[in-house]
Amino acid sequence: MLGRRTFLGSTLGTLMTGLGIRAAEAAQAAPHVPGAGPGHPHGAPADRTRGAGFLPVQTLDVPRLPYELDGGVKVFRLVAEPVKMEVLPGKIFDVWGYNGTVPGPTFEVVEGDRIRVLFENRLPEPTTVHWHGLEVPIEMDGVPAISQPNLEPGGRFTYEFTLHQHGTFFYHSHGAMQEMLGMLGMFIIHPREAYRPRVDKDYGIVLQEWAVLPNNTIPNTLSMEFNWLTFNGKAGPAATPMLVKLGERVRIRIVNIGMDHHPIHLHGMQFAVTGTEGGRIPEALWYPENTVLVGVAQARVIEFDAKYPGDWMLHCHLPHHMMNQMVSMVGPMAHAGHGLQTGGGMEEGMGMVRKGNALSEDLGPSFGRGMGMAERERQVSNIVGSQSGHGHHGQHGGAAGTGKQKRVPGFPQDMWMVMDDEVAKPETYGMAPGWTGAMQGMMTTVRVLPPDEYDDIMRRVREAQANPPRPKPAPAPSGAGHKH
Ligand SMILES: [Cu+2]
Repeated sequence: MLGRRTFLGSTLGTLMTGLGIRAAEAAQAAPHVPGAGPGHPHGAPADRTRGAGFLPVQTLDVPRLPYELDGGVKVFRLVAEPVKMEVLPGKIFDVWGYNGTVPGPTFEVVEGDRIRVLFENRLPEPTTVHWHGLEVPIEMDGVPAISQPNLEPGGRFTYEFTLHQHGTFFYHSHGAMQEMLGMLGMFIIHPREAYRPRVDKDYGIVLQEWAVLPNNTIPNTLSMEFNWLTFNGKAGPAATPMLVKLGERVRIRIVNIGMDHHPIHLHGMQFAVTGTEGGRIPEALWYPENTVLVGVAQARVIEFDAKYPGDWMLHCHLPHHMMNQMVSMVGPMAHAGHGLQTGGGMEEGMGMVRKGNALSEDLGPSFGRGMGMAERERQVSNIVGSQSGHGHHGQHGGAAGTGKQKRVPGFPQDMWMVMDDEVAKPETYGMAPGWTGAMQGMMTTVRVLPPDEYDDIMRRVREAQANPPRPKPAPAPSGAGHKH
């Protein structure tokens, strides 16, 4: 069996010298691993230079899965295990994923490849891996009982098959509740010959929904009401922006195997849907859009020319998916010095009305948004939901520091929480002060930068890559217990 250490051989240096990969692209492509320092075995940069000279896909905030070659077979190692997922700085979820990350690491292979996946189950319950959309032999399909025995805790299974398709696929546990705990990842198969027209940037985003109520860290997988929504495991504004040079052509691959559909909207530029979970769409069938509905178990690939400079939002347009830590107004929320409440009791706050009219003056303000029309509504200061624990977040309750003025009382989701410093990274350099206040849930930005600004930020990205944070202590060897 291949040792884990052998997977550490690929380095950033290897990436930089890769065939057909410009250094700057490789730099941004380098993984930002949630909860994993450079010394973490799962955080090792992936080898994306062997095989073909394809433009690598960047699944920002999610690492690429490295592989070893064994007689022409690409050998991957995939471990199902509990994961600490940092959805926002300091906000940790306890979830299940693969190789220390949620979503799981990205497979990136080429049409015609033969791959072998050495899979190990370190979960406390049985699991298997299903290769969604891949045409594989039935014994490789990863459905427990039907195509293979369910793999008990500690069990191992080897998946091996040849890839004759190309496109945007995914892999996931075939247990529904395991999927909702995070067990999925992207599976990109490049075509033998690059698609036309060529693109300059190729990104991948995994959509996920979570029901994690306040004071909890574990998703409620039975809930159909989600209060956290993520791109590649990050809620806005923590998702790393996509960096594009003005004039470049961009591809973004979006996959969804959660509970909800997500209308993903791009600001500023029109795009065409150029692929689905089944593969490439012929160009004759493309048409312009700026919102693409990514349904459950679907992939949608969009392409556009980055014609206009600016920090353009890319986000799910469902209003409830543009928020963080969404909760009903529960319990009175008193403003210091006033003692006037906005929220109702537990039952009213959860929307359970036994007497009266929900729109009455007494009850209306308890259901989320007050409208400033009822006598009972007064200004409140909503200071719940602070995530980072750093003690300050700029303004609370007002976009322009207008907290002292009379305002329509809000509820936690109205909070304007600036956290520029907490999420600052080279990719966010130069964004408008306070930008993070406008970002929650399934939101990120496509930064279309004039060449000089682009080069400047890419230089910062490369410098950060060259001077990574100090590695954490090396983890215990495989098999000696594994903690995250
Ligand atoms: Cu959505």
